[in-house]
Amino acid sequence: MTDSTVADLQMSLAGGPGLPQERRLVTAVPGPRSTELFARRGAAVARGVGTTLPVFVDRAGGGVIVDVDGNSLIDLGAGIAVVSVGNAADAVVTRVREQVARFTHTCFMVTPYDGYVQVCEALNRLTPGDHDKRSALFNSGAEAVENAVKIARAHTGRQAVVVFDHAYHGRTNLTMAMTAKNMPYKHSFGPFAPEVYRVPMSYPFRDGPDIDGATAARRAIALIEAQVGAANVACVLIEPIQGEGGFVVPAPGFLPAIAAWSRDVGAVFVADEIQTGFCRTGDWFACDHEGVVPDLVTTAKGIAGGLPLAAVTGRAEIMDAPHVGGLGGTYGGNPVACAAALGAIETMREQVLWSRAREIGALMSDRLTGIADKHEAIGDIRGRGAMMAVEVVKPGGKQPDPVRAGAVSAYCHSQGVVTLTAGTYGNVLRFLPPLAMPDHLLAEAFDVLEQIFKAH
Ligand code: PLZ
Repeated sequence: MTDSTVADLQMSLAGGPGLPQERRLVTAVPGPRSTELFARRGAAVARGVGTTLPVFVDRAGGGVIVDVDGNSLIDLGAGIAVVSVGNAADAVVTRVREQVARFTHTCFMVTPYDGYVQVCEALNRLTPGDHDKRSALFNSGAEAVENAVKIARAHTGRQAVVVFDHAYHGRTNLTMAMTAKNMPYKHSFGPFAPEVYRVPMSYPFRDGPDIDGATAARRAIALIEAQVGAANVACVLIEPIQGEGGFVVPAPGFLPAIAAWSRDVGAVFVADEIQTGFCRTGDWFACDHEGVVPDLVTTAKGIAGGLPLAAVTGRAEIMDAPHVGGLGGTYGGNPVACAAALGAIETMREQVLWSRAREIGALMSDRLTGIADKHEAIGDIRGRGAMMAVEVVKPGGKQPDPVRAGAVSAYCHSQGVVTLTAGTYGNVLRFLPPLAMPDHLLAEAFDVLEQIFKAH
């Protein structure tokens, strides 16, 4: 290939923020090429791996995903809160290209490299609290959660892990045990890991006004004390805003009370910020909102602009409890993923993306309030920053309506808007766009949502 052909190829392949920021439908969604690929997928890929929207991607960037049929869709999912800086963001692409040309892997445990250390330094600086911290890097959110539990157990010499109703922490054996919802995450996959105990979450919409944050915390703590015993608790692990559980925001005061109790009884308080972290909620981390300082924080998703990377960060004395060689993995902190993370963090800082998340949140909650005023099927609007959701219910009550939620989501898909559902009852529509989403596209996406609520 000549130089000019390579340059042409790069131009023609480019996704990223330079893509036209528009919704454009040139075929039905999914179109014929996607449909053909979906048939091939069926013959090659195990059926257990699900699909939200059977559109095959050609490129993506800013607030859009362009499919193989040439449709340009508005992305309100960000690959489940991953591409917060936008797909193929400039600083991510530049640093990944440079790193991949230098070396792709040595294994940090065999011969270390600087990028891993730099990511740990950034995490130690950015996560809540100014105490002495250490970090360790892994590949997926579930792996980070597993390691947080290992570290907490090594530190405390205790075994019990306390989690909450509606929690989601992953699909590995230990994290399946920690995840609340049976279908599709756990069904037929047991037996699950022992010493995992579940207590009630603060869920203002379903708790009602009488159960404020302090009361909900007392309800959870009373159960732990009665059924587990404070002295047995290695860690209390919680999403500060629940993700797959339906963007459940606990009542004010709940998290601080649970964190304080954990500290008092010598249990490690772990915030799972895998979905909420890295500017998503309008702060670097969701715990910042109430000034909660967790002992350990798990991160993944938004950390690396789409490359697989995850971390546990926390108090040096807790993080350093496991023996040398006790933590690790072949790929954990892969150099290309670390380069991507440094690019993503640089982008968040330079573009002040936590503040952009607040703007996006204000726009979304305005539009959702407008729709909810006219449609009784929306029982609750909740979330924070660029992490907003509505709970769809049977009009006049709180009974979940997953069928309507699914129908609304399917209509959005057919109109070129990528939406996700969530929630224990499958009745939550959640909106978590890339923070690179321009206002005009966001407005257009919510116009589509408004139309469907009118029609259904
Ligand atoms: N903790 C809070 O949100 C991942 C799961 C999608 P992994 N959420 C998306 C699916 O259906 O598998 C998640 C999370 C929180 C942990 C995890 C697990 O992260 O990177 O998917 O392992």
